[in-house]
Amino acid sequence: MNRVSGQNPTVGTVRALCSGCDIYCQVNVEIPASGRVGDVRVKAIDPRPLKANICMKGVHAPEGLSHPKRIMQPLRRVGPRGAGQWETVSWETAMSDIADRLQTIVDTHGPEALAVSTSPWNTQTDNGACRRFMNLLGSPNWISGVALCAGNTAAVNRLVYGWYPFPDYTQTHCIALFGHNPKQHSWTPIYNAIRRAQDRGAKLIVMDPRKSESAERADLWLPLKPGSDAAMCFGWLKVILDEGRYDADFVARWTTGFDALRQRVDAFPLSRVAKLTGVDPELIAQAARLYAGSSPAVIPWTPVTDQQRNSTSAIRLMCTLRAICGNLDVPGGELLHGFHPDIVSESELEMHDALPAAQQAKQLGADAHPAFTYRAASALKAASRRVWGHDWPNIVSGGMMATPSAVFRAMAEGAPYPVKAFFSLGNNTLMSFANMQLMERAILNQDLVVAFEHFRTPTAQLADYVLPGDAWLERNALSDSFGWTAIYRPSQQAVAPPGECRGAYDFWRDLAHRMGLGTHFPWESNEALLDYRVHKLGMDFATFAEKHPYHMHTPQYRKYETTGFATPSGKVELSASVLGDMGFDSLPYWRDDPAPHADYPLTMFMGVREDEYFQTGHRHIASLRARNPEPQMFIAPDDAAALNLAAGDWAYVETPQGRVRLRTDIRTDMPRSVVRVPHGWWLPERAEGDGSLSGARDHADAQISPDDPAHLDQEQGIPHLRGVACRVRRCADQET
Ligand SMILES: Nc1nc2c(c(=O)[nH]1)N[C@H]1C(S)=C(S)[C@@H](COP(=O)(O)OP(=O)(O)OC[C@H]3O[C@@H](n4cnc5c(=O)[nH]c(N)nc54)[C@H](O)[C@@H]3O)O[C@H]1N2
Ligand SMILES: Nc1nc2c(c(=O)[nH]1)N[C@H]1C(S)=C(S)[C@@H](COP(=O)(O)OP(=O)(O)OC[C@H]3O[C@@H](n4cnc5c(=O)[nH]c(N)nc54)[C@H](O)[C@@H]3O)O[C@H]1N2
Ligand code: SF4
Ligand SMILES: [Mo]
Repeated sequence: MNRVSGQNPTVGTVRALCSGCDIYCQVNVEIPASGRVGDVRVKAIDPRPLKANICMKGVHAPEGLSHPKRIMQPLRRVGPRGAGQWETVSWETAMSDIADRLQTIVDTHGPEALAVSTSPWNTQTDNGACRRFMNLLGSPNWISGVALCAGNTAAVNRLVYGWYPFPDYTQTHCIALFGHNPKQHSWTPIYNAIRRAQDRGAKLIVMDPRKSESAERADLWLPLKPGSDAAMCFGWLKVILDEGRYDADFVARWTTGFDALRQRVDAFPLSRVAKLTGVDPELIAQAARLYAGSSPAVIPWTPVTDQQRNSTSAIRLMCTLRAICGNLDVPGGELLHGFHPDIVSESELEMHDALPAAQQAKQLGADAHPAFTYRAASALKAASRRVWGHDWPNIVSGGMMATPSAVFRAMAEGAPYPVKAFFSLGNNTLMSFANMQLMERAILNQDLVVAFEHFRTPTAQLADYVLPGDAWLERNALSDSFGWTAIYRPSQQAVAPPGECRGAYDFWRDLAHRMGLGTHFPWESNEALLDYRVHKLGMDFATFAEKHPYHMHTPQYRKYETTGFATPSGKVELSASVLGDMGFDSLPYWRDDPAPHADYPLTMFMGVREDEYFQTGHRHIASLRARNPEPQMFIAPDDAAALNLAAGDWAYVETPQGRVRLRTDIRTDMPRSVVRVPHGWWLPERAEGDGSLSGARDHADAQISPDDPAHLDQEQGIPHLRGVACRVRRCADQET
């Protein structure tokens, strides 16, 4: 720690990883003499333009974490679920009751009756402990926000070439963004990296129905219809294959299924692709030529194709483009990191081999939608061991997951078997998947619900226990971007956790000890476990954190030339054998949108992240809320006029599933007939117990997001959030 002397009210600085969002900027944190989190100051390490990796959420984190409504002690529900009546209890009381009740549920229904939803970037000190606990207990029913974000992409990428590559922005010649729109206050380091690449001369291609901030700066902007990304990729491939703009040598040596793919692609002449995407065929051809002609080029991850009914095909088509254009594992392309050889990974700590095959086979949703479940991961086990040295790589924490919709159905309806205990850690579950109505029934049908949180979110409001979690400024942590890269970065604690707040590892260790699994949790604290994780480097975590802002070995390129790819064939499987063996089309395909419905003439997408908030969080922070006080729908001027909507009017966006109430924002960047719905709005200031779940029932997008089979991706079972039919009408009641 770097001590500062004199009158300065700070007593030192540490380097931490902001977990205000999932990009984990490394920031300087000034430690206050008071030791209070509210007095901490968070600053960029390098303040120069396009180098400053920090956004307003990071700067205002101390304000958020010292909010009077933060939970400081364990809470036990005393009234009916959702009534807002709580008593404070000790950790001892809470944990002993939770362990007893969980044991009863396990004894009655089996260990698979426990389901857990957690987004590891929020809890940060999990260190694989959650999966370890569940695997030892015997439950395969783990779900996460990553089912809709990067985790699922990672699992699909594995089916094609065995790892999920990370773009090399520093040397690339071309960046193709399928919707993804990093901004100064949204995934700031990626925004900075893209801007710096553009300054160096890299080309930018943006596919977005809306003229987004990235589209404004792009060399080419393709305004495609929401939900049509897979069709767009087919169009690119048609041009690239027809014109021979691919790496024929790589294709011949390192791919399987090329001829079959070529036949499939032939069914997508640009005239068809233009109809499906709404984009001029010449523009599609120009974009394809620019991408293929600018190697090394990158197609960075995008949430857009994580959240579509053609998700698996779209992601595989992007994999195909990367591979055949020669961009895999080359400088300036997309790097297959694998594991850091000297640091113990979460994949290793998770102990997936401890979960018996019979329990793995019970994983909910795996029969119908196996792509990110144990079923698909088992088929890749031998190949993963051969190439990466591990059976169960858990990349972006998205491996070996159950299918969320199937878990919620089992929780609500008891079929195919009962799930009766639900834990939600650092995830506002009720609002963070599709079909909130189902999720609410699911949670209300539980015998035990535990939320591990900072605030009484709508999910926590339905819990039996709400446990107080520590925050990133209050803990030590280690990150490899959730198993995506072989680059480790430490995060140093700045202040002690307030009240009785604890870390995620403490929670799992305590529960494990109470449930007879203690021998597998020998590290008595998060710090002891961090020491273990870096022990092969010959130092403890504190030393590691001081010495190494990041730790990585010199990248090795084209590693597949010695190891092969981590797929059953050892090659890039353009035709994915694992999917074929599970009864799916082994080639990417296009599935038409559900038939149009006269009552729902518009199309909506969820998205356009708001600078001030991360997902469903942060709306309690006054400085941020003042900038963006209410949930807003974006709509084009002509559509607003046709619907008699003026700027600022309250309007309902409706689907057959439900409706949300949003303010009208008339925007010229929106195309005709398309509506933007914001994700994750609730009103933390609204008192609990009035039946609105603090406004979630009025505003949460999950209420209008369907999860019926027509709106689910087939291989993954994830919902379509980009391109659902909807209608809009002005609210009769314009009061707030
Ligand atoms: N309907 C719908 N669902 C979606 C999306 C969508 O657009 N629409 N987007 C998807 C995407 S892209 C993502 S990434 C996921 C995001 O999923 P998550 O990252 O899980 O985000 P949230 O559901 O907002 O939940 C985060 C919760 O963690 C709590 N929290 C924050 N920090 C800490 C901490 O340090 N400790 C503890 N214990 N708790 C903490 C916050 O108070 C908040 O309630 O959601 C996905 N789900
Ligand atoms: N401030 C802030 N920053 C964040 C977050 C946050 O909550 N707040 N969340 C973080 C997380 S977890 C994520 S996943 C990212 C998400 O952030 P982004 O990757 O930028 O995704 P979105 O903002 O949801 O949408 C980006 C663009 O997709 C376009 N779009 C909508 N539908 C489609 C479609 O079907 N196809 C295509 N090609 N484009 C479409 C929209 O017009 C929009 O401009 O942001 C991260 N950064
Ligand atoms: S972009 Fe903002 S919220 Fe996300 S990690 Fe960086 S500073 Fe924190
Ligand atoms: Mo996300």
